[in-house]
Amino acid sequence: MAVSLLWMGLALLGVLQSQAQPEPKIPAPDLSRVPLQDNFQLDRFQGKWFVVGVAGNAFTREDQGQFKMYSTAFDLQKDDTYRVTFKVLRDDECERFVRTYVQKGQRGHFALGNLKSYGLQDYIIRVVRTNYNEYAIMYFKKTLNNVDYFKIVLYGRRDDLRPELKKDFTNFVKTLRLTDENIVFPVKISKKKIQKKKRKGRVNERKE
Ligand code: DBS
Ligand code: DBH
Repeated sequence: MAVSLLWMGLALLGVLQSQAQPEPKIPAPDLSRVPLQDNFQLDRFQGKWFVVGVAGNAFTREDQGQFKMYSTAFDLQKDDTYRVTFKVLRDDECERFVRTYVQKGQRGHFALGNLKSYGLQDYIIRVVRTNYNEYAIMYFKKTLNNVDYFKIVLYGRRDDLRPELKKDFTNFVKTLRLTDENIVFPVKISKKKIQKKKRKGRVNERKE
């Protein structure tokens, strides 16, 4: 009895918490307002990209302090799906997770694989534009509890991009009704810090 009450309490807390998150005020745009890279080439897009900018209807500039730059790697599989590996720095630990993107309909337009296992109603991904060797702009939309969340990511092959490319990204996200408040340029993870961690790792290895 006490145990089931505890579970009920926890479930209620979960419901309250999910309701506490305000619904985004800016609606997801009609897909006709989200361009698609002409003749997108799956093979050339492969490899590692750094997240240089993020904007979306659930993002605010105040989040910036907590937002550490991360990377995304695209690996083309034999069945022409992408195996996508994300690396995120959280509490000084590198977390890795993997997703599958399945190309649907047009080139450069994808759906998330195993949608149901994430409790999502819908998840689409679209390559807005890229030159493959320098930058990419990608559009994401997810539907969760009948609410649409969208975000636009600016990727770079290096961890920074020319100011003109950042300005292009800003101009594009503003065409989708987002404002400067909705744009985050993640902080670069200092090379010193990474090197220090690596050195520490080596010391540990020697000890073992
Ligand atoms: O993967 C996503 C696609 C995504 O995380 C969001 C939108 C489209 C998004 O808005 N995410 C925020 C709210 O869940 C976030 O804080 O990550
Ligand atoms: O909730 C998410 O943001 C999410 C869920 C499943 C996500 O970003 C993803 C897969 O890539």
